[in-house]
Amino acid sequence: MADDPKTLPKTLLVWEHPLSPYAQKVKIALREKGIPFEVRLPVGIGAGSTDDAFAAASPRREVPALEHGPVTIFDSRIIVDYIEDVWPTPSLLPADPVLRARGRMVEEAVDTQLEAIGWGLMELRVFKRGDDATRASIEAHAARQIAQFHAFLTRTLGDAPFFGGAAFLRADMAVISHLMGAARPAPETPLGAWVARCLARESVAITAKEAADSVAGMANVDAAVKAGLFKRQYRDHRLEWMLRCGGMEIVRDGIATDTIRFSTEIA
Ligand SMILES: N[C@@H](CCC(=O)N[C@@H](CS)C(=O)NCC(=O)O)C(=O)O
Repeated sequence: MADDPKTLPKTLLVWEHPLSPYAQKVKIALREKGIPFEVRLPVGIGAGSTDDAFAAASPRREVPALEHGPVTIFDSRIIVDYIEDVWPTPSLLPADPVLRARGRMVEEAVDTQLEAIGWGLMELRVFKRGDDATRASIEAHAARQIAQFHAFLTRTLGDAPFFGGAAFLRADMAVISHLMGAARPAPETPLGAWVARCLARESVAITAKEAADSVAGMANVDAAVKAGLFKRQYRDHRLEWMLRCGGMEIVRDGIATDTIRFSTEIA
């Protein structure tokens, strides 16, 4: 018999990195629900963690992971589903089934394709992968793809104030987490106005500040990659994006220099 989540302590532990959009989604959801939580940064995240406590919560060694008493959960969508199941009010989902389905589609799209672009731009800009010509060519692909994504999101939002309809709900939490970094829309656009509405919420503002503070500590991380302290994870939609945009040499070089790795096999 599984533990009854309703009898477990209300305080949760979120394994996270402040820059992970998936972790941001989870923290915004918890903050919107008013559920207290602690955060922990896994030792060695970004290098292929060796932290056993973290691996027990997240066998794929990815953040976010949630600990609720003896219950451990990985993957942001499964975590937010769990939060919603255990603490159904206030609900993070709209009542209308069409809006719910639309929100789930938007979450799927941003969590896969849009996230890959933001991740890839970090590989170029922060981790300094590739030579100047390769970087310029991949940047051009990314700019075009981000413009396409903005158009898709703007169409989906339509005239509504939020992706959740009248209220800031789960789809908004998913999208804003991917639009606060490299893919941020111009403020004068409808999508930019939506970003401002999201940032006016305390849950988002706190989460955004945590991310901004953590960027400050990232100077010279490219040197840390070259010194073997970081080994960046190239997997699924991110790997596809790099190859799609012409980054085969970056992948080949990363394998040759042992500065990239693939997903962690669940053992
Ligand atoms: N599908 C997962 C994706 C989580 C994910 O990709 N997390 C990244 C950070 S954004 C990670 O922890 N990567 C492991 C690493 O870089 O070592 C979710 O929704 O939670």
